[in-house]
Amino acid sequence: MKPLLTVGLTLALVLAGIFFPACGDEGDNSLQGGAEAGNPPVSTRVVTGSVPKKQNTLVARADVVTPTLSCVADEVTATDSAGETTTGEISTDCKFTIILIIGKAYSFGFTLNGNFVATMTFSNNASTLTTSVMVIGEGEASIDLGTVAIQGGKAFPEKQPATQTDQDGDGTTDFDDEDDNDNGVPDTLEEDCDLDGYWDVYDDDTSSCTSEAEEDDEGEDSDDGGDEGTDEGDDGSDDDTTGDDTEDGGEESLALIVEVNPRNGATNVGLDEEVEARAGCDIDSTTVDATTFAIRDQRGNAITCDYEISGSGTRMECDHDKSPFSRATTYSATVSGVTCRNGRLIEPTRWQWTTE
Ligand SMILES: [Ca+2]
Ligand SMILES: [Ca+2]
Ligand SMILES: [Ca+2]
Ligand SMILES: [Ca+2]
Repeated sequence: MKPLLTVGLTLALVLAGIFFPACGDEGDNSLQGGAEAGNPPVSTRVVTGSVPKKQNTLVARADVVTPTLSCVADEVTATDSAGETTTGEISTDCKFTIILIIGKAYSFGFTLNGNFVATMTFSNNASTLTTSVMVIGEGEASIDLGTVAIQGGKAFPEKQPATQTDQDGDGTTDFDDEDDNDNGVPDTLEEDCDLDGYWDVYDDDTSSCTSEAEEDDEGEDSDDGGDEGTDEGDDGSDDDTTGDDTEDGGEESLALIVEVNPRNGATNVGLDEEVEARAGCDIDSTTVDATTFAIRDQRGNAITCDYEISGSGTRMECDHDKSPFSRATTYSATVSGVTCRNGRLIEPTRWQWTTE
């Protein structure tokens, strides 16, 4: 795929140079690169779906009651890892269509009259946490989310996009594929250095990682392959970014938190949202307590948790029904001192979110 694309791009550049010399470098749009069978490669995919109608309760006088139906949201916004947004209008029949770029990851939010309604939650794998991010994988058909159910600030697609995408084109959908991008790193261990839900390989902004992951020497650069598939135009000639460095050298001394909920930087988080962290190892439950997995508000007040280990031992959860979050408040979770069952320390990790 890559070589073909490169050849096509080169050809396109040559042709552009011959026939459109005046166009200069704007002819290098790699979206136009040739492909086998003369078809241009698909670079975008259409995502469709619909939101429910809601019944508007009008102030009813005894004589006149005119219930009307409208959609629970009027706009859907897809946000990529660099914060770029693409919006789609939700029509009066509550359907939406939005066109997104293959190879990029997006989160989805719904609004009504500019006010937050819900953040979409996806299930991308049986083995990973539900997530607010979907990757637009290869495929020609549109991705149909079906009727999106909305409750409590969360939106749930009727049809999971991961069952309709196949990032590595091996015939197994991302939902069933244990290594979506075929880079040798299983989905469950793909790194997300800033824990915002966008894997490093799809994250266009990992700038916060360099400061936080200070002492980690250059063992593994987080942003390798960052430009993979993002058609930045200039990637026709650069190095092969395709996941060579998959074997992560020797054993590191520290295990990693690979996924969290709420995501780092999440907003509009529900007041009873469980706090979860998934580690790249089986967690020693005896090391998980209020000092090693602490949740605090911005003033340092701790949330009281019931701690649980789940997910075959890789997830630790703080259930805090008795100690709900306050509204419009920033909370942080700090993991420090939790170890794996094999004795490895889990790298001290801190992330934060803001409630609705
Ligand atoms: Ca696949
Ligand atoms: Ca997968
Ligand atoms: Ca992978
Ligand atoms: Ca990330």
